[in-house]
Amino acid sequence: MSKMNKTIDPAVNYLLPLAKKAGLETAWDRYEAMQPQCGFGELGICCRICWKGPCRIDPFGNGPQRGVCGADAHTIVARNLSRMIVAGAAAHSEHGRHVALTLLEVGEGHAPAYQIKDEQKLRDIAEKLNLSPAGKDIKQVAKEVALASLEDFSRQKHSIPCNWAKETMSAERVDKLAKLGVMPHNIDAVITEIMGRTHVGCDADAVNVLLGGLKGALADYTGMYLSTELSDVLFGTPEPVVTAANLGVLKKDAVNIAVHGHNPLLSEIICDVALKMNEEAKKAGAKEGINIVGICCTGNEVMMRRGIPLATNYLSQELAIITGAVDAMVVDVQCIMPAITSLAECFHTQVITTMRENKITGATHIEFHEDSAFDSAKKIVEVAIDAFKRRDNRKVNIPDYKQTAIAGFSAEAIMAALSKVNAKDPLKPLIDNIVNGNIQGIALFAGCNNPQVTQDNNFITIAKELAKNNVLMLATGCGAGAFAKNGLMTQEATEAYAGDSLKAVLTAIGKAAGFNGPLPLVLHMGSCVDNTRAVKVAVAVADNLGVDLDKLPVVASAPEAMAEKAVAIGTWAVALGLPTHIGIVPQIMGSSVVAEFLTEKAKDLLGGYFIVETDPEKAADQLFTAIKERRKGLGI
Ligand code: XCC
Ligand code: SF4
Repeated sequence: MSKMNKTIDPAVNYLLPLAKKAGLETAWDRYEAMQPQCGFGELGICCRICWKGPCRIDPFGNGPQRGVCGADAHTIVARNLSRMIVAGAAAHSEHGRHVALTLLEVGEGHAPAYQIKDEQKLRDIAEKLNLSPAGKDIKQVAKEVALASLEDFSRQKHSIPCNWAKETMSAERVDKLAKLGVMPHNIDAVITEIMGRTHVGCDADAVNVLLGGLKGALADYTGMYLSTELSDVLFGTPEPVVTAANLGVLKKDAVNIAVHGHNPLLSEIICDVALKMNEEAKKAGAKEGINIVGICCTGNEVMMRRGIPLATNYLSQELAIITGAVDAMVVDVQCIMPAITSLAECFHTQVITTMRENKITGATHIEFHEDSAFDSAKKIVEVAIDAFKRRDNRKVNIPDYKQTAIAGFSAEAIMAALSKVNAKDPLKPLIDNIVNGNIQGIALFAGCNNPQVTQDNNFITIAKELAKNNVLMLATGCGAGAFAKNGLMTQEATEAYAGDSLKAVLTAIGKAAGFNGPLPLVLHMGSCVDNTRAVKVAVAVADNLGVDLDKLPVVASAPEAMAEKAVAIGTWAVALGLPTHIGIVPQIMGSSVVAEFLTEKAKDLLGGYFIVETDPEKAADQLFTAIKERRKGLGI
């Protein structure tokens, strides 16, 4: 394979040679050992849906063109893709269900560890869901909102769309999606339906299978949306906060607890409890007490809400352990490499799993339940303090790299900043600047890291290019992590990289909103589920202009995508009307029908479409071209 750089992250570049010297293996080593990867799998033309298989279609046309059952490449690729999408939807919506059930508990007066932290938001949501909250007790409102959300997991009438999908899109979009038959009515049922229709001998029309996939993606959207909004109710709606990112946030003289995964239900309580256990940590010899740091999206969640520093993003999670300074890595769900437990054996680090349905061999399991959240959190912090006592200081290598990062730009926070410019009509300054071209468009960066490309490089390269072209940028997930670690969520980055008119706008808003300078170049909108925050802003802009999302100069990019969740997110972005770039060749290229549908036909049907481009410079060009095309369409 080519001698591509593994990463642009300086902390990772510092640690990888040390890891190698110590004989410690990382994802990059395993990726190299995996070469060459299976060509059939890469193209999506390997079917393992039944035991007559595996069946492989010969992409060159010489060998078999149909599986044993007769399924062709198009059917196989479409089925594989749809199943990826609903796996993503399942992951996100399980997270959402968990949060909704907790809100119900709170509404019913159980789960004492949780409160309603943002009453106004809860009432706004109730209003949005047509629950007439006026005059009702807040607990009653919580209960009703939780039940209306859970209805999106249980409704049996196909003709009634999910509350959280219907009430968060434009009426035009709801109508368009309903006509295509892809509006979800029940998240669980849609996931089940798609698993069923892709079973051997069922839906074999590739386009119909893909329409199923779109519905699955919109179920994903629904689960994510409610997950984010209800988390804000329970834990507070993020506001801008200055913090730091990269492995240099670990402290030599503290008990370092890394919270990793996705669901804030546990990490929030750990933060509460750890703050109270500082003295115990000091007693154990940690002069600076307890230091909580985040990884992946749990990291984004606690960063947005509490200013807790982000240690690293997906691909470098193992490096956190290799610093020798992490005393406990506490994980919940999703994007946790099983590799971390064997790596932790070479150190004193305790890997602690917390969810019954997410265990890892070799980890310590301390099960977390909402009703006894404080107890499990306390136990976890105790284990971390105990591990700290066994830390071998000769093995500690904390890279001296961290960057300032301003996080916390929820939709509400962005509106609040804008309202400082125009209190009566907060959207006006944003819209005026889009219309007059000071802001050419908006780009949302999302998604993971993937060792197929140099870690973080696609994000940074594309963003710098778009910044020059005066595109306003938002980021979530490990993309947000990439920007935070590499210093693009700073005011300095705006000064250094923004085009003149973008800089002027970010400065005007920043100064009005009390930032003492410009807003950061890339706005941190949160974790993966928080992509819906960006939709909220975009839909507000679109409504204001009286158009649908597919007319706006708004694009999305997942330049280092990897997870099934990312596949689901990208697909709903397309379904909502956004040109959506992916920088990794998706496993669909074995079917011309599927590839054409997603990159071309989707445009006629939905307005949104996929752009596949692995070269970041070219990708930036294509994204900007899409923005200009949209501007032209609007006549601006
Ligand atoms: Fe996972 Fe959300 Fe991807 Fe990161 S970005 S690797 S999904 S943690 Ni969502
Ligand atoms: Fe082969 Fe058809 Fe079975 Fe797939 S479903 S493994 S193509 S026989």
